[in-house]
Amino acid sequence: PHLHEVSSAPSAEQLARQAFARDLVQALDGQPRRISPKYFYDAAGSQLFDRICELPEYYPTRTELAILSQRAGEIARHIGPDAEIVEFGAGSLHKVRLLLDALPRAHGYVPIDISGEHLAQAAQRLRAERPGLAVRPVVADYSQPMRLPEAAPGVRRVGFFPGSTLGNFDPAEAQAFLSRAAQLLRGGGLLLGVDLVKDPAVLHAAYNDSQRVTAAFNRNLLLRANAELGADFDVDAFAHSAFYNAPLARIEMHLQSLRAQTVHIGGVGWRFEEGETLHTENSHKFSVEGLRALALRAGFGIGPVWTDPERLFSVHWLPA
Ligand code: AVJ
Repeated sequence: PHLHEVSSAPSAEQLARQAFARDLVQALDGQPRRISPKYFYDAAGSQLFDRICELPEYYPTRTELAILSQRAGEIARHIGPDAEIVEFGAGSLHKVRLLLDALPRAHGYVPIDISGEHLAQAAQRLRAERPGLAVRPVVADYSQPMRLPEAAPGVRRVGFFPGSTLGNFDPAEAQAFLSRAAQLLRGGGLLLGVDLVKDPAVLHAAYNDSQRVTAAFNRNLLLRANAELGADFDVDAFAHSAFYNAPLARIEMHLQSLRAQTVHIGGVGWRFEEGETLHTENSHKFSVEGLRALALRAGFGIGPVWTDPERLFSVHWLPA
C-alpha cells in the first residue's frame, strides 16, 4: 500500500533526520563527544532560542538591535543603494527589517537557511510588507560551500551575518566561512555582528539564566534525538553545563551525565560515565582587533565598527 513512498525521493525532513542521526552517532562514537549546535534549532529549539533573546541576562540580541537601530543611517551609507542583502541563517526577520527600513532602495533580499519551511514563511511575510523588494530565499547550509542565484547586473551583494553566529565556528571554520563569504560578496561587503570578550561573570550569567531557559534549550537536543531518532536519552539524567573557557575565549555548553548510564539509538548502546559530557556548543567571543585580523586574512577590507557604550557587542562593516 505504501509503494509510492518507497519509490519517491526522500523529503527534506527525511534528509535532515538522516544528517542528525549521522552526526549524533559520530558524536557519540567520538572522544571528546561533540555535536554541532545547528541541531538545537528544531521548532521547539527555535522557540526556546527566541525566549533566550528576551532574557534579562542575555544581552547580545537587545544590544545588537540597539546598535543596528541607532546606527542604521550610517550603516546604510556604507551599504549604498541597489544592494542585494544576503542573510546567512535568516532567523527572525526582526534584525533585517531594521536594515531594510534604512535601505529604501535595496534591490533584493536573499535569506539563506537550512530550514526551508521557516524560510518560506519569512519570505512570504516580507514580500507582503515590501512589494518592491525581490525576495529570493535559498535553502542551504551556509557552513558548507554554496552557490547563490546570479545577481542582476549592477547589483552589489552585501552579506548580513548578525547575532554572533560566527562565534559558533571554531577559528579555522570561521576563517574558511569568511573566505568563502568574501568571494561570494566581492564588490560589496559584509555586515557582521559579533559578541565581545568581557567580564566572565557577565558571560556566565548570559548562558546560565535564572529561569533556566538556556538549560531547556540545551536539553532540547536530547528530546529531539528521542523524538526524531527513537533514542532513549533520560533527559533528567543530563545536566546543563555552561562555562567560560578563558584561554580559548569561548563559552562552552555541555550536557553532563549525572550518573553512569547507557543510551541507545537503533539498538546500539553508548555508555556515559558519571560526569562525562556531550559538548553541544562553542560560542566564541572576539576583540575588535582579533575580528579585524580574521577578516583581513579572509580577504576583506576593514571598515568602521559600531559598539554599544558598554562595549558588550560589535557590528562590523567589512568591504569585500
Ligand atoms: C545564536 C550562536 C549566537 O552563542 O549566544 C544562546 C546561541 N546558545 N544561548 C550564542 C546560544 C546559548 C547563540 N548564538
